[in-house]
Amino acid sequence: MKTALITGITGQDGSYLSDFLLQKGYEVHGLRRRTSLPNTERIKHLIQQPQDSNNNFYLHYGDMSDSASINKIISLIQPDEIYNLAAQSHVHVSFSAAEYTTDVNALGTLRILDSIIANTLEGKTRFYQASTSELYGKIQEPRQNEKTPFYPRSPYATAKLYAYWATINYRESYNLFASNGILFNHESMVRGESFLTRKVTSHISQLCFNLIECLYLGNLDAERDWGHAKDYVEAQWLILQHAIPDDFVIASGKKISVRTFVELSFKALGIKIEWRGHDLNEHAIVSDIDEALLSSKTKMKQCFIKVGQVVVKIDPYYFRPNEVDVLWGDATKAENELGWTPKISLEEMIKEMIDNDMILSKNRYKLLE
Ligand code: NAP
Ligand code: G4F
Repeated sequence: MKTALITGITGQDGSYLSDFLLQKGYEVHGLRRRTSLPNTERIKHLIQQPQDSNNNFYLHYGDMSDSASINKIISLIQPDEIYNLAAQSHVHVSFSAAEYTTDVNALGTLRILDSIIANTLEGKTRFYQASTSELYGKIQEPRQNEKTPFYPRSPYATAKLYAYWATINYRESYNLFASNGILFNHESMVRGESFLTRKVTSHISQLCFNLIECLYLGNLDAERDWGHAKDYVEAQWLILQHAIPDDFVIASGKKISVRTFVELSFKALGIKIEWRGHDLNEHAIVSDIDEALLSSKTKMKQCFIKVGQVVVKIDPYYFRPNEVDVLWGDATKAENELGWTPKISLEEMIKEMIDNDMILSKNRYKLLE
């Protein structure tokens, strides 16, 4: 039985990767940090009591800013594979907490790499680094692949650039199987609610139940290459099963704007919107409603959303000091060498996310009734 250690196990990718590896028969260990409220919502279906027999899922307290805790866990488990997913992963927040973001995302990665070497595990342990399309930042080519030069635009991305190179440096210095997955944006129904896609699906569902008055957004013109996290964790695993350590772009190969993502999310509920105004005064109004589709989603005769209602407005609070305007990935290398292609379409992902958020909002609405 193979043993894997996942940092960031309580996050979006950590939860999908845990499910994936357990299905493959792995013993899965996760580094979790201590929080004042529970942070295990996404993996609660996997948590076992220490007394349970046949345990194959273990959580260990630690922190990416704490070398001793990382070293203790690695020396105890001596894992076959380490997936380093832990990060302060919010780009906008990284401008407010730049030093912390750098400590966790850059030095945190170094702490793991050093611990692998200190425990003389370089002949055993394979290391996956969660690198990111944010490295391309101010893009140097219209479509980005493994050879496209980087131009990071945030403390998050500069920290991830350090981690990217540390991974390659330890591969070349110590013959460690250490690989980067350069993943483009990937989402799901357990995506954090402060990221664009989940904010949109969550807030639209709240609009449908009159729980909020409007969806406030920042830059509508940014374009992203959005895929589904379930597909992307399979790529993380494939990268570590490859014959040699290497770096791979993982992307859907399709890009759309924030504006289009918003339109498609409303459309999934039978709501058509039109954009009016310019710049900070730009807003979206409801222009048509497919009442039958919407009531099949709300399971209510009454509809709180009306034609003519303003449902999206701009709030400059969500603008960043520096923006990544466009990201568009080319995953040809992963397709050719790993046999990886995404299976879940953008429309299927939006439907899954909005259906899930409609259930959550309906439950909140029922509590208020
Ligand atoms: P996420 O949902 O934000 O999860 C981040 C995880 O890191 C959480 O488990 C979090 O713990 C943990 N963490 C944060 N700070 C920590 C610390 N100081 N010590 C220990 N754990 C800490 O992120 P994700 O979307 O799953 O992304 C996984 C990784 O891929 C991240 O490194 C991210 O930067 C990278 N990435 C993501 C995308 C994407 O589109 N999702 C694309 C490219 C790369 P809590 O649950 O306690 O907060
Ligand atoms: O959803 P986002 O916050 O994701 P972003 O900045 O692209 O970063 C995510 O993907 C990276 C991979 O490329 C990961 F490395 C990173 O960890 C994270 O998972 O924002 C997407 C776009 C941005 O251009 C942002 O300016 O949406 C724009 N946006 C417009 N209004 C907004 C909002 N983003 C957020 N979060 N909230 C808004 O209200």
